[in-house]
Amino acid sequence: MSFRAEEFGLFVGGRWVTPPSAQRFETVNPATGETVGSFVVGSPDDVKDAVAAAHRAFPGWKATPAPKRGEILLEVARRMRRAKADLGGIVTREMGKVIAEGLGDVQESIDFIEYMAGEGRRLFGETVPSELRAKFCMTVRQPKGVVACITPWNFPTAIPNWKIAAALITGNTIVFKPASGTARCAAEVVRIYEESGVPPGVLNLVTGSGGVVGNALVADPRVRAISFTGGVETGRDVYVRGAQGLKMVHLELGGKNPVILMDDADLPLALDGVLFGAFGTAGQRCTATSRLIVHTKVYDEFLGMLTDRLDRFTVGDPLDPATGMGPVASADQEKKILGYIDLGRTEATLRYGGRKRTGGIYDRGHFLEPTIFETRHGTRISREEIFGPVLSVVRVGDYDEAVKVANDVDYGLSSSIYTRDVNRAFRAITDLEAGITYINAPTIGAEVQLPFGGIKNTGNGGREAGSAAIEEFTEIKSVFVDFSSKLQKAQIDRESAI
Ligand code: UN1
Repeated sequence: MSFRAEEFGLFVGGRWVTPPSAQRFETVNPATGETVGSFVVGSPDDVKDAVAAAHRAFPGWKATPAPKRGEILLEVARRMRRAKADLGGIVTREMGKVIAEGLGDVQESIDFIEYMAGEGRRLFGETVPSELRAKFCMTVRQPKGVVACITPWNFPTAIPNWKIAAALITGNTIVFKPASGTARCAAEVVRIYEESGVPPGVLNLVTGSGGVVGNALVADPRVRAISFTGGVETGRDVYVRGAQGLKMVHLELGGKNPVILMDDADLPLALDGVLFGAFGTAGQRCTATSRLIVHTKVYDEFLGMLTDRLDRFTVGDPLDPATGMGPVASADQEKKILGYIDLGRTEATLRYGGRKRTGGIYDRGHFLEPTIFETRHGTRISREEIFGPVLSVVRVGDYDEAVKVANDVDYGLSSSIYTRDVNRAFRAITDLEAGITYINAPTIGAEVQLPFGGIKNTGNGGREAGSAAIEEFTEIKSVFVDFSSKLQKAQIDRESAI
């Protein structure tokens, strides 16, 4: 596909607009340094306009029958499928994940949009018996109103679509604030919604910084809910600020996800899984395998297998289908990850990698080596989220120790165990403190029809995707219909009801 950088405005009230005195910022291909797009630095006034547009559009969208909203989403999915190759290429160019994963990011978007389109014909409530005669009780779901979707750069189409499609099918209107580093992906996604017939004002896009655009959104009293995916510190700040306005705040934050490798594991299977989990997306997934907890009986053998395989693992051009791992997403990411690698050298044993690649194509981008540290549990690299291609390996003596180590971190998103013992696998499902547990599969690769999220510092109790996405974006109304034509008092008129 031919590719060229493009200039975008904000998308407000159904129009692409560039405010007269707007400053601009650019996004950059982390593999080559080339410009991918140019965007408006949104201001508090831009946020006001976007929220006002969403607020105006809300009654009409709420009144649109949910199956009709679903038809529009199906059209979005259709168009996204047609655009998949181009959009996947843009994901790879703007964020750096290898092309199979760029396409996977878009596929995850399509899957979820289709899933949500079907929800337009469900959005189930409950019917429940009344304690009185001639009285009917039920619940119905209603949209919250204007919602803010604040999204990260690591899944630059999938995570926005998890939020946007769920918010739209349930009848909310949206102001979308994407990560600045992947604003092109965001703008392309919004374009597809626009072309698919989403009415003006229902979905608005404001690019710009979290400090200005994000904060203005969180502070606006017309924004009733905030769905945020990103780092813990920002998430906590959004939660606190949102609480001031008594808003519903949904948070998806970090992870320090373990794979437990038991002595009865299928080692070649686990090898593929650990490589994909740790170094897929260059480790920049909330779900990435950042800890490998290995039974002492298979420790040496498995580490040998892992390093042998890494010798044949290619780091390079993410558009080349043969590449194993592309660049990390930005100069900031590179700096932060190299900082952790330096720290690791002081507190653990570097077993593999650890350097920035240089020379040739590497000099144009942010290419790091897949890196493995052997460490005892408790070091900072084994507890803190690095968000890069850095795997900490910890040796354990038995299952109980493995679970103790796995659970002894501040996060609880994803987890995995490789074992052939079915009893132990089911024990792990109970024992592992995480929102997601995989058996004989890596920690990444959640499917959209299941709830996604975690415990501890990974979030604040909610889940997105799956049926949980409906909970995230709706208010439940309890409805009592008394068709007795007389006043019946609940809790009081008990006898007459019997
Ligand atoms: C994320 O990294 O925040 O389960 C999302 C996975 C993907 C989604 C990851 N389906 O790895």
